Amino acid sequence: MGSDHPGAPGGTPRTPHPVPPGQHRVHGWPVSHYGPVPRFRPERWNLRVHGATATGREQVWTLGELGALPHVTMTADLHCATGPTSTDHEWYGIPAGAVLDLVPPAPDVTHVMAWAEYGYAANLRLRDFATPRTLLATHHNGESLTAEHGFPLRLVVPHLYGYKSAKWLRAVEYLTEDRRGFWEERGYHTVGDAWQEQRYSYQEQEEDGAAPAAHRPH
Ligand SMILES: Nc1nc2c(c(=O)[nH]1)N[C@H]1C(S)=C(S)[C@@H](COP(=O)(O)O)O[C@H]1N2
Ligand SMILES: [Mo]
Repeated sequence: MGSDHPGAPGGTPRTPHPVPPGQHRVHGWPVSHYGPVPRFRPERWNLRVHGATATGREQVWTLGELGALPHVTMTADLHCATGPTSTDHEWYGIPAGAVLDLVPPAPDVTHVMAWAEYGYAANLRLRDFATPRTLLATHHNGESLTAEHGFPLRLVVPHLYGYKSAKWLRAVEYLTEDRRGFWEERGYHTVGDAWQEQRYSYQEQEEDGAAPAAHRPH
């Protein structure tokens, strides 16, 4: 994606839209993550849906099998909790709702954990995972994801801060109570709604769910 924002197809200028409180727009698409970019090993790769499923069984899909699931296109901004918002990403992928339809969670499921390569994890309320704009994305602006942006599959949860949009997604675990993921254990908010500026764990209210992180930053 160019840094000059050519605008919508047909040359119509992009409509400016607000960014969440405390965020600033950046041009282009910065890469942001902790640790190295994992190497894709097609022979070993799968996506696993496990935990508290309605049937008690887990589901495993190969990348090829994922291709047969429903796909949609969705445009959204990406809000890193450290401040930058990159705008107008066109995502293509499987709605998380399709995963919930195909592998129904048990009735007492309240949250999911999105698991990525190297043990990265992001916890989400079930309702945030189930929203129609949450995707398991394979493509960005019409092209396959690049390695550093999460190839072959990443989560995209537009209304939550970027740390919830796990790149290199490998599993979805259904949870019957909230549990903290990687950044949530390191001082970031367990819900992480960007529009409510839920950045840090010290802002959490009782109704937000997860028990406080064992080690809070000072
Ligand atoms: N696996 C993994 N996914 C991750 C991260 C990470 O460290 N590891 N960082 C998150 C953070 S903090 C942000 S802001 C977004 C950034 O996505 P981008 O690099 O595509 O802009 O990825 C998220 N997904
Ligand atoms: Mo981030």
